[in-house]
Amino acid sequence: MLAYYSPRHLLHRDQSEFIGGQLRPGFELPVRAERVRQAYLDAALGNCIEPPDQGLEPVLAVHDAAYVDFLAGAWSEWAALGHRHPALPMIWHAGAGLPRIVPRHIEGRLGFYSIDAGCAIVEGTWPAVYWSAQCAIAGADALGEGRRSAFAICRPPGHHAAAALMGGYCYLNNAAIAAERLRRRGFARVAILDVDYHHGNGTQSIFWRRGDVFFASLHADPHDDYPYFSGHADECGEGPGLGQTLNLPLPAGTTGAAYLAAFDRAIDAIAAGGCDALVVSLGVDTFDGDPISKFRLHHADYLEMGRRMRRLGLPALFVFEGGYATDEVGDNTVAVLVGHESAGSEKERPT
Ligand code: OKP
Ligand code: ZN
Repeated sequence: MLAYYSPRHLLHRDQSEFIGGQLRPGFELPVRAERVRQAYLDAALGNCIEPPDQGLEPVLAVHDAAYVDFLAGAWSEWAALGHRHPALPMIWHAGAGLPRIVPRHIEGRLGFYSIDAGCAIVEGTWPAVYWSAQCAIAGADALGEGRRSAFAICRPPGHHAAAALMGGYCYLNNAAIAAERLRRRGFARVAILDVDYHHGNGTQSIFWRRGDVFFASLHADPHDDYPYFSGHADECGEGPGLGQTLNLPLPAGTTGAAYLAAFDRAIDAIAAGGCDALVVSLGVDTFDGDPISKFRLHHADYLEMGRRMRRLGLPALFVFEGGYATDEVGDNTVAVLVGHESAGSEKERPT
């Protein structure tokens, strides 16, 4: 397999976030992607290279152009006010029925384009975000060129970002950009399997009305955990997308065995769906030792997840998402890849 990584992610650093009402150093640290890259190299799964620059076109196939402009220019507008600390929104467009008029002031646009205060913007945020998306695009292109699997070491993550909203450490939706890229490169039906602990609300919203992208997600029950307002089992998509969204919320304390039972339901649904490519939103914040999450998975469970994914026999792009236990994030993430690469699918096995 081939992995894509850009050192530009290191420019996105020193972000603060509100945790229990207190402004604290964020959990989404640069060391996360460094550990993942190192674990990938240690596992000798293949080469790790920097992605080529495919520009904004594949990003704009998913995201609103004015939102992308906002992201690209937010730091300089913020700094022009004299600020040197990270930009954070503090007012949101949450009012039902209010017209959506884009404010001129950067403070207004920070709130207009976000769901929470989880997305601090620092000087290097935009280049990091841009190259994170380029990693996902390159991974999709690798499948388009006939590779069986690829790994996009994306940082910042993406699955909470909607077409014109940032949130939960996510600015551009790397997995959605990759899925759309695959569609435009000729894959007729793409499945996105989101195994991050948190519901992929952004990805769900992007494909909510689409019949050509199946979205399945296992995550913490939104009654009890972030992002709180989506991810319930009865959210199934609408219009042409009806039945193309599958949410499997799970309770706090979920262990590997219970998780893998639900995981099989997602795999079965994807297998039944006639998809020809798989994008995995690969977050490992389901880990027992994760500092912000409440599932109890262990290293062996990640290996098993990868093995079961391989049964689909689909070209697979793995897109790194969450995982905040910095000492284990690399090994757990790469365990999914190792499980996938070591197993043979039934379809691929000679009969
Ligand atoms: C990102 B990913 C709001 C922040 C609350 C956000 C968790 C984001 C997880 N101030 N916590 O899905 O791993
Ligand atoms: Zn997460």
